[in-house]
Amino acid sequence: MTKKDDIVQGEGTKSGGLSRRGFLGATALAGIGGATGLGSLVMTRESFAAAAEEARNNYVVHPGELDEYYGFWSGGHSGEVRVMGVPSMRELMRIPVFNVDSATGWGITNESKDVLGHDNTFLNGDAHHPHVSMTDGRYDGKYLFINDKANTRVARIRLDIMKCDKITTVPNVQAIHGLRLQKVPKTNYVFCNAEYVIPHPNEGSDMENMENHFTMFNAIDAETMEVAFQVIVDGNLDNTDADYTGRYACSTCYNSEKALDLAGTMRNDRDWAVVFHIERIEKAVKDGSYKTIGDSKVPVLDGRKGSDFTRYIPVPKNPHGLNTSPDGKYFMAAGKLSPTVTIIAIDKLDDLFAGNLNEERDVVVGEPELGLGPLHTTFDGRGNAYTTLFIDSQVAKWNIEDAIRHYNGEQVDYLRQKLDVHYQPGHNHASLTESRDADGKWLVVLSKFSKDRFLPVGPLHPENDQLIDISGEEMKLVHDGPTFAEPHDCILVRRDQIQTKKIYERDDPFFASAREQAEKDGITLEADNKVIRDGNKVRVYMTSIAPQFMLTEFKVKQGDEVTVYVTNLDTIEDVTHGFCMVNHGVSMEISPQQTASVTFTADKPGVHWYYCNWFCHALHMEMVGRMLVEKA
Ligand code: CUK
Ligand code: CUA
Ligand code: CA
Repeated sequence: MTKKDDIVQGEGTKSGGLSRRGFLGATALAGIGGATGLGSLVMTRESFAAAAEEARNNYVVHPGELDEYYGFWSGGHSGEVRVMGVPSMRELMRIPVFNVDSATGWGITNESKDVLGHDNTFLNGDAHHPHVSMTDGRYDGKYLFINDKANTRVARIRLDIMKCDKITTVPNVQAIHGLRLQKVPKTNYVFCNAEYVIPHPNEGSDMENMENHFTMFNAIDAETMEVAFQVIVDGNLDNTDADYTGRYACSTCYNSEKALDLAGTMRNDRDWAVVFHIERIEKAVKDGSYKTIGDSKVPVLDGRKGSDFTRYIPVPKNPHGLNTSPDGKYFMAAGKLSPTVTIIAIDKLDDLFAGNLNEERDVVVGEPELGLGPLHTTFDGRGNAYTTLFIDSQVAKWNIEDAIRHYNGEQVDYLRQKLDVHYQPGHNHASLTESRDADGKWLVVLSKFSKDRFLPVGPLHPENDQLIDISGEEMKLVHDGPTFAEPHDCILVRRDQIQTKKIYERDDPFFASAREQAEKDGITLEADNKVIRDGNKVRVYMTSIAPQFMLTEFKVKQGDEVTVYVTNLDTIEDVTHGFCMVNHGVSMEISPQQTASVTFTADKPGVHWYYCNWFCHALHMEMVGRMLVEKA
């Protein structure tokens, strides 16, 4: 598959010289697309049944039993987040975020528009990187953050109710991709990379001059969700992660060439990982030594080469994943077009920034060769790393300290096992791996292609999320899980680290705007069933108790802008009602003790039924009412 001509000499060891396979060039990549590598180093090839039998972790979760882990999956370009149970791989819930959802009314209700924006500009999103907030390097279960590459946004999900409560559009940049959280002392910042270079100002006057093109590394305040600062970089930005001291974050760049075409992005044998000195950046922001761009008030710092805020560490070639080891010692940059993962020692970064090293590469302490197309690395907390090999369709398990010894010239084999996955894996993620608590039990591998693994469903195939038992010496594949468009990444959190509410509290900020409006109208949401007219605006307040809307009829005039507020007075867990106005594009969820509201125009005279669309009671079908619209 790889022609000899396409192999370029790489690093592999400190002294250079690549022993197995070298860099990939453009011609080698052509034709690789959907191929599955056989790999020369496959150590384990048990059948599914045998692997399952020998699995050390019991992955069968019997009916009525609960999973040990919450998994939060990005829904990719479906724009949503999915909540999974692991190890059963059962889908527990979907959380609409950057999409529109007919079941819950996300994108339809006023409460969701308070988050999404009432102009409802975008109906799409592209979610990649879900991450759970941390305190002192441990998941604290408060929030989950996720990027939207499609529309340059970052969303926050409250994990107590599993609803999105904030969305921020990052100004001055395009395509937020890599996203990770500050781990220590706690998640004060959401770090996120804008992927593409754009001209500044981007107003159509000078689009050819590459000198004025750049992109930025961004930090969002996790509580206010306002952008705290932006840092201009050389090249572009891909993935990112933060360290366990709170001082550094590191991002990969695959387009150091600032190329505008494919061949151009592969010109350099090395791009880089750029390290950000968070303390210095914070100080500059505090001192007011920054500029702003356009109308935005966000502090912008120049972190291009030569700046005090950054260091650029050369890394082969078009690197992609950037992962911090859970012992806090290393940043790992996956080589993508190089068979290597570059190990950066975090404890050498103080010296690097102080100017005590001869060159940037002195912070590199290992560069193991793992196979073709390394994309992302995850960890078991026992000193091993697991790297996905996109082109080889494998996961490589390797020992970090042995890889470092090998780099220093010792004859040790750092590779522990290669396991075939099906097929073309992107991210992989081990349980609790982004925290100090990495427990090395489960590994999820998010494969981009599923081909022959499932019953065929037409030309569009599902992805395949594979569950692998990593609790023992050998990785064991135990489950195939089809998923839809397209989990790039997931995170596994111990179930005791997440505390959810069973019913809403009446003062929940999620429906604060409804309560404010009710107060202005002299309405008690929990008691009143009333229609308030305000010019051509009509506000209909009603309560519901299974199986009844307490208002079964209301009258409006043709052309009125109608807002219906439903407050679910049921206090019994799981008794969710819905409100659907027939022929008006209106439907929404109202969970116990929740208030939800929706606004629409009553443009059709006559009788229009509304009904409860969440099955709530034996008489659920009878839970209905009518809107009478008088002809104008
Ligand atoms: S990225 Cu998709 S496989 Cu958006 Cu983290 Cu690597
Ligand atoms: Cu209320 Cu169905
Ligand atoms: Ca490049």
